[in-house]
This record gives sequence, C-alpha cells and structure tokens, in this order.
Amino acid sequence: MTSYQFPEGFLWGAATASYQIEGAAEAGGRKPSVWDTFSATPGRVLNGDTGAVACEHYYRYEDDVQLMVQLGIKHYRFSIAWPRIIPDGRGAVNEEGVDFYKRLVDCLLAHGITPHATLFHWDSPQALEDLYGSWQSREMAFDYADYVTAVVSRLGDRIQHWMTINEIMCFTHLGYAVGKEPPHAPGTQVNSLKQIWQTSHHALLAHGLGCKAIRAVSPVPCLIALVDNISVTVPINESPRHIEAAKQAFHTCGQNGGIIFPVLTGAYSPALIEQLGSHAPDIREGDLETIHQPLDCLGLNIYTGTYVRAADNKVGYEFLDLPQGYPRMHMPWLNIVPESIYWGIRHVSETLGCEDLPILITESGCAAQDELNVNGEVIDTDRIMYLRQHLKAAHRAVSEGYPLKGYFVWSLMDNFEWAWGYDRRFGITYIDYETQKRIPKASFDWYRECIRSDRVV
Ligand code: GCO
Repeated sequence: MTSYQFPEGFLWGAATASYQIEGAAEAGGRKPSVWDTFSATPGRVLNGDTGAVACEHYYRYEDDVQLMVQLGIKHYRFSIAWPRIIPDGRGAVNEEGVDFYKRLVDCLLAHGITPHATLFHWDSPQALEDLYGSWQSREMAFDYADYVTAVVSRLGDRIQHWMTINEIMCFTHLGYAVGKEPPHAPGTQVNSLKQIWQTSHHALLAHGLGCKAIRAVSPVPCLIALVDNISVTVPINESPRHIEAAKQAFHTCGQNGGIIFPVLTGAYSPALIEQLGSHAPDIREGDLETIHQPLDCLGLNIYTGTYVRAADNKVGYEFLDLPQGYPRMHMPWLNIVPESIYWGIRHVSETLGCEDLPILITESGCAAQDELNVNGEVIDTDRIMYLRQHLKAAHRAVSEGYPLKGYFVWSLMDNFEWAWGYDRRFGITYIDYETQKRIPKASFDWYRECIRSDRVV
C-alpha cells in the first residue's frame, strides 16, 4: 500500500506567464511585443483573439494572490514582460513597468508566497524584431542580458528564484519556419533550417549571458534555473532493453540534443550535429562555455511523452505511433502519458551528468472542455484524473531518489493559449472572460487538498 506521501518541504506551486494573463497591453508605458503584433494579424490566432485584455491580471493581481492563498500554494511562478521593463527592447528602463512587479512581488511576500520569476516567456519586444529580426540576430542575446541586468538590479532584493528563459524551442523553432507559416510569433518564414537553429543558438547564448548577469548584479545569493520542455521518451515497458532504447532515443532527439545538452554538458549532442550536417548553427569560439553556466536548478515543463521500444535497426530503437483512439486532453498534441514525468526526470538526471541537480516540474497540466454547470461550477474530473496520474509519477521519481523538489501546476487560471487564443482552457480556475470573474474548478479544490496533506489525493 502506498499513500503517495511527499516528503516535507516538497514545494507546491502554480505557474502563469505575462502575455497570457496580464492584459493591459498599453498600460504603464508598455510597448508591443511580437505576440501583440502576431495576434493582431488576421488568421494567426484562433478567433482573432489577442492578449490585449487577457485576465486583466495587471489590474487584478491582488485578487489573484488571494486565489493563491485560498489554494494554499507557497510558490508562484510568473514571468516578467521585457516590453514593460524596456519598452524599446534596449535603452531606457521604464520604472513604471518595474513598479508593477514590485507591487505584485510585495503582495506575494506579504502572503508568504515565494516568487519564482521567469525572465522571458516569449514576449520579445517588437522594437527588436523591427530593428534586427529579434532572435535571428546575435545582438538579441546581448540585449536580453542588459534587460536581465535591469530587472535583477531592481527586483533582486525581493526575488531570489530566477528562471532565465522558458522553452527555447517554442519561440524559435515554432516562431520561424521554412516554406510554411510558423504557428508562433514572430511568425517569420526563413530560408533554411540552419537559420532556425541559429535562432535557438542565440537564445542559448542569451541564457548563458543572462545567468552571468544575474550573478553579477543580484544583491543577495539567488538560485538560477533554465526552464525547458524536453522531449520525453517513455519505454513501452520497463524491461532493460526498452529502457535502454528510450535512453538512446532521448539522447538523439533534436529537441533535447539542441537545448538541454549544450546547457548541461557544454556541447550539442554529437548525434544531432551529425544529423544536421550543413544545417547546424554557426557556433563562435567561447559560445559553448557561455551557454554551459552552472545552474542551481532545472525547470522541466512536461505535458506528454512518446513511447519508444527497442528495435533491430541502425539506431536500436523506434518511436511508436499512437492508435487513433489513444486518450488525449483538449489539444491535438496532449496525449495522456503520465509516466513522462517520471521518465523525463530520470533521463535528465541519469544521462546528462547532473544526478544532483535539483529539478522542478515548472509546468504540468492540461486543457479540458470546461463548462459551467447549472450551479455555476466547473466539475473537471478529467483534469483531476490527468493531474492525479502525473503527480503519482512525480511521487515515484521522488521515492526512487531522483532530485525532484517541487511541482507547479499549469495553470493557476485559464489564459491566452497562444495560437489557440481563449479557446483552450488550462486553468484550475475558470475565467469568465465577459466579467473577469474567477471561478475555482473542482481541480482547484483537489489540488488544494494535495497541498494541504502533502500527498496525492
Ligand atoms: C509553456 C507554454 C505555456 C502554455 C502551456 C500549454 O511554457 O509550455 O509556455 O505558456 O500555455 O504549455 O500549451
């Protein structure tokens, strides 16, 4: 019998991101980000939705902190919007923008909630897109580092948990494409795969320079993490040969070999470089050292995974397609593979030479077809099922001794789901976008009980 009890001190949290919840796109000196431009372009975002209003968190942050108090979380992950802090991308700091985050953080601290701030969650200043094509240019990494310096020197007295960048692959490889319209901002078509890999290389460089900037200006000791959405390979069954196959596949997948490898080991995975051939990015002398900064923690966003089995072929493994009827949540890619939490943590910590590096699940959650019932409630038992299974897999990782230290549910509330606009709801709190009313769903109460009792309920 197992009670799925987590150790004392396991950190329970919830996550959000600036563009997805803040709204107030033109308030307090903020200027446009690439997502403002992209979402205002017809045909780019479902139903023409934009983040201009979103959840009005900019105005309602005190209510949202009350929600967190009600939920019982002691840790909150949010992101800081570069275009609020330095509206033109480089140059003058907008103190009014900084003040918003001071107010938010002070409110969190007053309620005993530790802030975990992501410095970049995809909202690049439009001005830098106009100036030099943002991530296409190496200059972006240096402007990012200046922005980080501006933030940490002003907020470092209040925030000691920094996350440099969220999911590099998403705003680079999904923001640029060859021969088709990319689904994410800035939505630029480039001429070659090499140019796309160059954008993610610049983002890696930004991460490295950002780490250095944080350490240089933080007024007190702080903890630094990168947040990555690794591609998780899950053995079809846990016999040694399939486990080995899943490990091999984890190593060769481009999403891992091109992001987490250079960050944690100081080199792109050799398999990826070979696979890319002439499409590999240009890497200047010293880049890899800069990218390979010591980290205090690693954030993993894990939503799903891919099954793998051993195979009699050149590489020794194969990825398995899922049957038509495989259960998934309300996104085409959201196949329900709860073991991915366990295997993601295990692969990273066993195979990348970082057995002791603390890991946080910085996002875990799902979209569901939430509706208010006649009593005005949202009984999202499907989300509870999803979260329960994922937390059990997290518990397994902890009980086998992997360094998983905490879990942030995505998301505290429904929000602007990028190219899907408001059509997809990931929150444990329902947002009525007409009235901005916050309505905790059944999953909110379920999660509160997990937090209260430190176990999966
Ligand atoms: C991420 C995304 C989130 C998404 C979530 C659901 O970090 O993965 O940044 O912003 O909303 O993943 O797709």
